[in-house]
Amino acid sequence: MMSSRRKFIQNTTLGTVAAAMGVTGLAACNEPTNNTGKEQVANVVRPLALSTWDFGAKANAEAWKALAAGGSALDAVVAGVGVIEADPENTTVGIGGAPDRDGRVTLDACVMAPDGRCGSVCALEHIVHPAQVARAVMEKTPHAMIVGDGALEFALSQGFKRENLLTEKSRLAWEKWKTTANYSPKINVELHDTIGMITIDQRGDIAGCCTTSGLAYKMRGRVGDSPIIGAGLFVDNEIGAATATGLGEAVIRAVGSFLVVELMRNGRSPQEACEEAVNRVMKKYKDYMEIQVGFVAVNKQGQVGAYSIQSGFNYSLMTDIETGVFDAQYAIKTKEE
Ligand code: SD4
Repeated sequence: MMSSRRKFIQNTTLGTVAAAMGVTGLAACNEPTNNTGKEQVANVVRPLALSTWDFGAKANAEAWKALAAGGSALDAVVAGVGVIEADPENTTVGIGGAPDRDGRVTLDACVMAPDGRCGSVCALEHIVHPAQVARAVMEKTPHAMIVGDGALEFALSQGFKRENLLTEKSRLAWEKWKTTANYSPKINVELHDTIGMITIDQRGDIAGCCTTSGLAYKMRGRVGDSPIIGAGLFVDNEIGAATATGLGEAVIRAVGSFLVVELMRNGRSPQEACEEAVNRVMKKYKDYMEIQVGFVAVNKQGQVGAYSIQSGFNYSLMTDIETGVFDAQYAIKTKEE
């Protein structure tokens, strides 16, 4: 079972977060906890919140409020990532995100609903919550993707507030980068921290969201995998969902998240699917030793998988029976390993 292979890191911390937020239902038991009146199906875990990285624990706790109350996976996932988008200390998502090489913070995000609808914004400036704008694209336009100035105009028309997203901390880091950089930002493992999040609600419906400021000091207009449906995120309510973090240029080549879901459709476990997708990325990206890419995935039963190229990728999970931050397994082992 997947959980026996996970390295438990931070349950206490998350328990504290959950308690502070008044979150209940974290008991390690398999009693039905949903309020739908339906029997919980044996061995099916729901509700569930799964996010990339350790800071995803805060997003999971926020999403859990909606999930535990019987809310929809879609509401939960957008609320969850919203906590990270609004955190100015996080320099990879939302406000406080690292700018492009010209000093502009441009955000990418997408959302997918259980019924297959999707929405996306790319290179959106001045709006703290690109995931909410992506949802508005999905719900209020006949389109799937809106980019750049058009995305900003659309967001403003929907009542989103125009804000300065470049915090002093991110501006200073950018100024420092400018003194040494030769305008070809080196991809490295530490610069990656997108939040990709998947939720399953009490009805078993799955939704997902991926939101990021993208690659730090990227070229103006550069868009990564995160807002690309199938690359940064894919949800198929019959099968499961996957989301990616890491160097978007590499994820896009393999249409990574769609690949993970298709592999699950063909019978792979979420863990096997993530491993095969990472291997595929490595085959298609010859400098894979220099980059990080990680996937998390969940199937309809609530089984979870995660895998990355390099060590250092972790993910956050919240269910009634298991909650914590876990190290993902990874492909490139050092000699000692
Ligand atoms: C991108 N995939 O823009 C994003 C960056 C990322 O963790 O995931 N960072 O390429």
